[in-house]
Amino acid sequence: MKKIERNRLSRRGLLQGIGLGTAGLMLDRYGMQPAFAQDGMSALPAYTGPGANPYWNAVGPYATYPQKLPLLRLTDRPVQLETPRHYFNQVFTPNEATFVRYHLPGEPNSVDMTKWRLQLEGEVTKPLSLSLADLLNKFEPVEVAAVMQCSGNSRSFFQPRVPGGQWGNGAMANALWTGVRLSDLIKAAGLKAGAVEIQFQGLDFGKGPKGYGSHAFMKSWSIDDPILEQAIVAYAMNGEPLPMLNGFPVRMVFPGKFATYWLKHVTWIRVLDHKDSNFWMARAYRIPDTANGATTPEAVARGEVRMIPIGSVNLPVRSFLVSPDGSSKIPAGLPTMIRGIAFSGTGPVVKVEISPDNGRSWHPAALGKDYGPYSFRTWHALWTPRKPGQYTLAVRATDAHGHRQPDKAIWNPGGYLLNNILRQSLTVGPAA
Ligand SMILES: Nc1nc2c(c(=O)[nH]1)N[C@H]1C(S)=C(S)[C@@H](COP(=O)(O)O)O[C@H]1N2
Ligand SMILES: [Mo]
Repeated sequence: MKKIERNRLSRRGLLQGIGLGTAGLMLDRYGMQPAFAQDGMSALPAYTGPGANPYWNAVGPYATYPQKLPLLRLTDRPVQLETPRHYFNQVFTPNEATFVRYHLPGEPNSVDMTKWRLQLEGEVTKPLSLSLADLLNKFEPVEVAAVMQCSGNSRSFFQPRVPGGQWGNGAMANALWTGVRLSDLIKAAGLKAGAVEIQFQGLDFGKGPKGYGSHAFMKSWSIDDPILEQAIVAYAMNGEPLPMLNGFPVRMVFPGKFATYWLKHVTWIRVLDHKDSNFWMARAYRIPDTANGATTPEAVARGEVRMIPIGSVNLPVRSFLVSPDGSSKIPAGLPTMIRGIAFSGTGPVVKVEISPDNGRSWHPAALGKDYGPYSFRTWHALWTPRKPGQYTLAVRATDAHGHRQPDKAIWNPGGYLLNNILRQSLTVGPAA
């Protein structure tokens, strides 16, 4: 987490952009922009021609939502949109292309910034009620480049298949997050001796899954979890206000941790005197307490598997080949640039290797600019296929702690933590 100069990000500009003092950002997709997003459908079919790899992404249709480019829609209530592969051809994912995931059907379409306040409440000596201007002016701004990855990213590739959102690989994004330290807010509020956990709640609401008691999505950390020192309450994403669907006006950022904890529209930060037993902590987002979170359907059926919250692990090391994507033939005898991204929540990624022969031989790729341990790291390699034919490229990354992607995919019932080596098949044609 880096301190930033107060003037670097124009906070006045940010306030104006956010529309503070006016009626707030109006994004009612059934009100102000009906022609734009009423049905949300656009006519961009997925590419299915020769060499296509339709399985990198989810198969959903392209849909357009406010402040968003056409993204792949998994569901509408709640909204779940996946980022198409080609947007990962750069280190920071554009805000308009960043994936969207909600759990409840009532996501906010507008926030009245004249009334909105971030509340710090519960087991604190001095409860706080902070406007966005308070956050911008009264606390030191900090920034961090960090990958936000959904726990269920790549779930559709699980074998055997598991229930849950059938994401391809596009439920991830990298952004430069700017905001204030959570620890500064906690210091200002002062913890009482009885503090046990800290809980986050946003503005979205609605009926959740069966057996779910409350009408809010809430996540919590133990009050002594070291991640709280790294956490940011972010009011800017890539230097701009957060898109409404990504958590306007502020969201939590927990670098290196899965996105399920990155509460959007965070409005209540609540210090609890007990362990949080709400559905989203006690029942959902749990992984086997085993090496790499792996288990088997048989062990689950026998009731042998102890489950723990996914917050207890960091994002496993991953790498993705972004281009070429197999949609066109590559000429033999000419150098082709292979590119992609890599990351690790334990970070930083120190090595990316490319295999032109389905994993038999490995060759180092060049790494792009370093934006810190929690960011995507771009990589590239030149490859000159000598002869026409079918090729299978593979890519694998290694982080500074020696974690390297395995060849074999793991399995668990939630469809979490997949990080096996990915492959891309390519057709090489005769030299032109
Ligand atoms: N308020 C709120 N915050 C939330 C969620 C939610 O449903 N409501 N979902 C979480 C999950 S599981 C993910 S993957 C990320 C998705 O963030 P995004 O929609 O900005 O991509 O938000 C997290 N924060
Ligand atoms: Mo998620």
